[in-house]
Amino acid sequence: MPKVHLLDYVAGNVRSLVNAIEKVGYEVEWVRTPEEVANAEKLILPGVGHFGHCLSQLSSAGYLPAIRAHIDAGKPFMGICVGLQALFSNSAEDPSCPGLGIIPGALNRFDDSAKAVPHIGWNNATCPAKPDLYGLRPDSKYYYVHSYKYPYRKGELESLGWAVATGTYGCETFIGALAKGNIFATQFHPEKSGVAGLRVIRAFLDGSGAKDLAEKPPTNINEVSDELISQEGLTRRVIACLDVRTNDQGDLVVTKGDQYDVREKSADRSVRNLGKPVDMAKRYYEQGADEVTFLNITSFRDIPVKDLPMLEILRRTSETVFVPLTIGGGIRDTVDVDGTKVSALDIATMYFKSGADKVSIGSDAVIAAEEYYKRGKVLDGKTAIETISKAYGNQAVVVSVDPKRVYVSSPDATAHATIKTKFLGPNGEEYCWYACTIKGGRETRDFDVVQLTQAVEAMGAGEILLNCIDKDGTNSGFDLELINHVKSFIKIPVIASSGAGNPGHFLEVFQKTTTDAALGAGMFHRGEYTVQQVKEYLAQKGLTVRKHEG
Ligand code: 1PR
Repeated sequence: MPKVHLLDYVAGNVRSLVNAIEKVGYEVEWVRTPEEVANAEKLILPGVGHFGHCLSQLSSAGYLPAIRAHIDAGKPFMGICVGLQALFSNSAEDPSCPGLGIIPGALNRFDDSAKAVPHIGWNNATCPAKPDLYGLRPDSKYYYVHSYKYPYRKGELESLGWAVATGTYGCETFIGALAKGNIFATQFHPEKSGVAGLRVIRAFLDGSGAKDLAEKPPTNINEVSDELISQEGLTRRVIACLDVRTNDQGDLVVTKGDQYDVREKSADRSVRNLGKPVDMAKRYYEQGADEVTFLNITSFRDIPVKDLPMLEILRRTSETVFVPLTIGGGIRDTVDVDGTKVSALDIATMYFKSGADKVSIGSDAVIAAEEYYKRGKVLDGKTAIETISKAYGNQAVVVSVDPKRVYVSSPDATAHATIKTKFLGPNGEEYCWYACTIKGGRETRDFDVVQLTQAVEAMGAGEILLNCIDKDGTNSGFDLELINHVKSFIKIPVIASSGAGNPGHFLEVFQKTTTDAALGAGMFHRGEYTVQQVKEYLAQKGLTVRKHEG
């Protein structure tokens, strides 16, 4: 197999990239010292997380001169995500830390006044000037996850000889990919962008992207209309969620509860078994799921350090599923069976190394958020959320919330943030608040969803997975009131979850709330609808969705 060298300098999910490279027929050789860069013919610089963190690691390990020398020698170079950002002079994310400076200019943050930041999801990488770069297609979508970007200013980079592709989020158009000579870089993650992304990786590795660019330079950018460039490209994200646990025979199965009760109603009360996790994840990927989430729902009992089956599930899934994978359950500081202390960060690292892109934290986030208020809203720097987001970036940390409605007669009856609800309580109450629970809904806290989500946003969580115990497994639609309530208090993206029973519920949640994504479980597992049917329905109704490319 032909080889490509991958720079191993920074934490993150590089397993998916390795899998994607192998999938297109190449073998990875790791570069672990700056001296080894000289052995590389084709070099890939992956990057996730914080610009300053990545660049200072590269710099202190002595990689920057070696990368420059590789590029100056005219050898093929590809940067991914922060690997693209590193080509610029600097970034507002860490102004004290210089980039490679190959392209003059500074990255800035997305404006969050009217949209969620980070920008997470599937967006365009459209080449305004033709032909298309490196296998990119105008009708394909690519997976982005970032808060900082290089703004696109028509003609600016083109005048320096760069060919570009852009995405537009809200009213901000940014650089999605760029190329010049032997350099190619993407802000999106091609290894997480399904077949469309594999095509881009192949075009870099087989040299066809650079060859085409040399033979057919881009047309004049000034002939392209501004409207065409600034078309919003972000799609509605549809996520499939697999609750995984050991059944009474000891096998790991996908299960699904009704309001979190996963046992059959029959006399034997066995754990509902809906299939095998790896097979089902692959099926949903092939149906066009934009992400797949695994929740280890008995994590409060198990010690994840020895929970090898979940790691194995991720490893096997990431070999065939090239969209983002989230793993939740048991991400917290713990003590292993032999008495060794294992931090939440260590556990998250094991999951990232096995193919996860994000970890989802449930119970531990509630406890940490309660402590945050007890300290007078002071961060302590040691929580799972803070340590993991510092090492891997905010986008890698999801907080999974398991709230329950608590009805009250009036807002004055509680200190918690209430809403006026259309769905009255058992005694005709018109108001309710949402109480956080831990341990899979087994314990309810005197702590509300607004307190929780605001605290975890301050700690560095990048996204909220907003379940709802009252709605879970009911097939009656999402709790729209809950979603709008939470969305009005935070800036980070929210994934609506619990209650989806048909494609119309997905349409409803996207039309009646400002949710950033929607998740379904039971309706997919029971085979009532496929992910593809949901997306086709949304598309028929005029919503932008990513079409799965087979
Ligand atoms: O507390 O960090 O160890 O994480 C445990 C994780 O496991 C949490 O994310 C928690 O939500 C989840 N969990 C725990 N117990 C259950 C259970 O069902 N008994 N499942 C559970 C949560 C909820 C959703 C579900 C949607 C959509 N599952 O993820 O998939 O409600 O379902 P639907 O579309 O069929 O209505 P920690």
